[in-house]
Amino acid sequence: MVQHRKIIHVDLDFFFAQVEVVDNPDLKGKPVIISGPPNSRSVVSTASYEARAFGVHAGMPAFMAYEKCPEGIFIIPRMSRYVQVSKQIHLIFKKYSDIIEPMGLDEAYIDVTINKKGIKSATQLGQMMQNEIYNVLNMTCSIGVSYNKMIAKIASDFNKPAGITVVTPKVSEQFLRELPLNKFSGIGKKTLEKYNSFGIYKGDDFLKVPLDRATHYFGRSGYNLFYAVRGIDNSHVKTLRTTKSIGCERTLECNITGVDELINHLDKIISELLGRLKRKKKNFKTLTLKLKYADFSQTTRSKTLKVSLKTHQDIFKVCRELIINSNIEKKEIRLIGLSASALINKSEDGNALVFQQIYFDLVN
Ligand code: DCP
Ligand code: CA
Repeated sequence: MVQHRKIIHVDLDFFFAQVEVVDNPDLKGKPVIISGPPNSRSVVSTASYEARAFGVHAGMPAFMAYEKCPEGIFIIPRMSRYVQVSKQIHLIFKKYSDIIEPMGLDEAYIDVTINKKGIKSATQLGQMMQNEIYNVLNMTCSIGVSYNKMIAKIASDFNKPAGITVVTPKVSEQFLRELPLNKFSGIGKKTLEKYNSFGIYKGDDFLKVPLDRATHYFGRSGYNLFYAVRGIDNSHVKTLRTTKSIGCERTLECNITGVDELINHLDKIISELLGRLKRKKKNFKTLTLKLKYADFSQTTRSKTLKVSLKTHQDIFKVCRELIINSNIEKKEIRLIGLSASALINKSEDGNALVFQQIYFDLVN
């Protein structure tokens, strides 16, 4: 018998707004809108289901949300608090499995095929997780349980809020046949219109379309949907290894001596370090300079700052300081290394109001 994987997808309901309600129970049952003030250029991050009933949704300009729901309670996002709650939620996930792939602050895939509770039923594990999140944090989440990530995600969205939907291999074929097309991942409004214009409204309608026609008419989306309607998704739950430091080093073409020459060589290596930090979406507070000499001995010098280093200029200044204050030996230098530690996720660094731009860089 084929051993199917057991994947749980957890998605907290109206996350930012729910945190506000939990922290201030007077807000319960009220239309809570997380955004800057209605007279600002801000956009809505999320809204409670009571506010959604008025047509308010994420991404809508705050002034429009006010027009739709004048009695709405507008709250400025408190990112650091949401990050804190997110960490608590992840501690709960960790009690079940170490194979966790976070998707933003309020969503994660968890592979429970082998799990720390020693329980076989993924449905039971999903229920336990949902109860535990409610008991510990007083928050509701929606859960999807299935044998791959794609279906687990569709399932968690299927019965929101506070729902749990289980799609076993036995029922998945029918589940996907009947599923409206917009429930498949990546099908937005525009794409949906295109499929609809071809008479395709639900999974079953697309099952009849062969792969070459699917890609001919719908490109990448058609290719993905061809496999999605068949319930095929082999992608694994990818754990994020926590990176402790990010560094780069350069062996110089010719050995150099003296502070001035060293400073002249910094620009390239700083750019390289910044590129790596950018790709990993990190800022940092500790900079370490490493020098290797022609005789293969080496020196390292570090400095930790109170605020994070972000720009080329900032890093250059600290490097210069390290070099000048550290009495660099007058030996020939053959290699320069820079490494950044005390890393901070960009999303957790700084002003909550700039969060919206950063957040969507962070997700995925
Ligand atoms: N978010 C945001 N801007 C958006 C969408 C989301 O700032 N355009 C933030 C606020 C949300 C959080 O991300 O609370 C999670 O996003 P979700 O899409 O999961 O939405 P919610 O959790 O708010 O609601 P749902 O109950 O639909 O999951
Ligand atoms: Ca959510």
